[in-house]
Amino acid sequence: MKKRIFSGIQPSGNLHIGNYLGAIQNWVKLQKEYDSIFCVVDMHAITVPQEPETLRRRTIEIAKIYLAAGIDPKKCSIFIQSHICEHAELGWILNTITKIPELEKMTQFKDKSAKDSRESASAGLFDYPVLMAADIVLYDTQLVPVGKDQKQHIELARTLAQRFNHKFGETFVIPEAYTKKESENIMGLDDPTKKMSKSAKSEYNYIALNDDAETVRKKIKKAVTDSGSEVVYQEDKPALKNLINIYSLLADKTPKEVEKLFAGKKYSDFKTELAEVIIKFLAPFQKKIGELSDEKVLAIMEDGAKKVRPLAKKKLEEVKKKIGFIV
Ligand code: AQP
Repeated sequence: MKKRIFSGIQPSGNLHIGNYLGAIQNWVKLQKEYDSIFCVVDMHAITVPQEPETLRRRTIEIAKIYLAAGIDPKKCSIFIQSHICEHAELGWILNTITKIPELEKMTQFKDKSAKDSRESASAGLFDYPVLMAADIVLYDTQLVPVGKDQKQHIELARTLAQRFNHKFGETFVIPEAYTKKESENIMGLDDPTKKMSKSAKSEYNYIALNDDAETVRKKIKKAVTDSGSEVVYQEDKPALKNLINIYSLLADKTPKEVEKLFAGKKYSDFKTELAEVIIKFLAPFQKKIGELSDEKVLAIMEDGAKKVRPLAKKKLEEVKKKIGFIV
């Protein structure tokens, strides 16, 4: 039996190359070996305010990105989270075994609620990691390919699965996070101390997957660099390290090979080449997205939901029986 992986992305903004390199690129590789379930997590997206029409459009866009990146619907199940109501039901049940301090210490909640004000943060944003735990354990997931920012949430999913099993008997598989060192944390172009983020205030923080060539050139030109002039891959040069990482991941080279390629050259030479590497990656990707119709994508997502629904129903029924609900 193949091991199972599950992961998802929120339709909460323009996807960026951090999402691609940190998550989607790994999914495409893993789908060959694993029984794969990929979700568009719209219920997570509404934990911060969303304009309904934009949310609908972005949900379809994310599915197109999955397909254009090479996620194969014949090998994997792709669906929309809100189409499987068991996610919310299991989330509620897991809430009852989650302790408030466990959620209070979540870095992502602290960061996101600090962006506006804690007073205006929703209870949904606070509870987000519990719904994420439900998404994962509902499908007996063994591996969750994510970026570094999500590792703390996976830890909570493990804790809740173990706690439930301990209290009610063996029910959930204990999931593990899957990350890749070089791509787990792509940093902001305007601030290499913070992760690249789709909700960043400035568009100069990220390269969006739908950026055109001129925008990419402009953003890379403006990207911050470190003091010095040599193109070197070093811990004390975080901006450069981040740009070299992006180059090496998209051009399929090691950071050392990139360093060699630009030995004796200036930052500006490296940046010009980096922009072209990104454009070369984005152009065919964007073309594929443009060729996918909304109808086709929605049909694929409906098929995906049909495949996973029996798994979700079965697991939730088992959970309900164990906690004493009449089913
Ligand atoms: N900068 C990043 N480097 C590597 N991986 C990243 N991911 C996100 N940012 C980076 C990974 O992409 C997936 C998307 O998950 P999400 O939609 O739940 O978004 P997120 O983790 O909250 O991060 P975003 O995309 O930047 O959104 P905002 O701005 O809303 O925080 C996850 O696997 C994530 O780890």
